[in-house]
Amino acid sequence: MNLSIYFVTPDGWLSRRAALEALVLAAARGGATMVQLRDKQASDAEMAEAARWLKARLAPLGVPLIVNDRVEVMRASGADGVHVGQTDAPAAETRRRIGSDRVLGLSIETEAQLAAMPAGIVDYIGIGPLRSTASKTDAATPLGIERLAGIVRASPVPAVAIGGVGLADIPALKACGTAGMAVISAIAAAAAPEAAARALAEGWAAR
Ligand code: TZP
Ligand code: MG
Repeated sequence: MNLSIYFVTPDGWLSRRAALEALVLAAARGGATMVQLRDKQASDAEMAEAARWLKARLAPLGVPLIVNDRVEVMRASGADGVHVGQTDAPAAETRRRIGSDRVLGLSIETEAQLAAMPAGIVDYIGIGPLRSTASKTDAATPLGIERLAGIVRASPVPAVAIGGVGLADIPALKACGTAGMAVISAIAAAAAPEAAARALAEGWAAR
């Protein structure tokens, strides 16, 4: 599992399916190594339909598709895994529901949440937000790079950083052993998303 350039789709874009699909394909062509379909407003049926379409197109590129929150959507679409947060069902329960062969990601916002994480359940964690971000309205208090680095070092599983992460963060993230950067706006808000993804992928590979 290559977590280095982990593209998370912007909230609310499922109402614009064609634009969302073009954006995800641009990210993957540019070098995104993982994609998470995330939309808090969409229905399960809308999510599943988009996830099926994306899964079919990402699989040939070798890019796994992860579904945010919704185990049923993951199942219905054949997606590779699910990513849950601290207010979703407990990770161990989600693991039981998805089986051992799917990927399970968990959001971690504090040192205490990492300490409370059950062993041997989760495949990777997303730590954040690194800094404040307009992309998630209910994001926790920003960690800053020092705290985030401490959580990365303490984690028994690979970690990606999320929340206002961009090209300039690559040296610091790599220095503390982060497995990758999870981004929405660094790709989705760029004038040229494919080029933005490529710049991140090249930046990650170069340092
Ligand atoms: N979880 C914590 S911050 C965040 C999520 C989904 C949003 C990240 O978006 P951006 O635009 O990369 O800051
Ligand atoms: Mg969630």
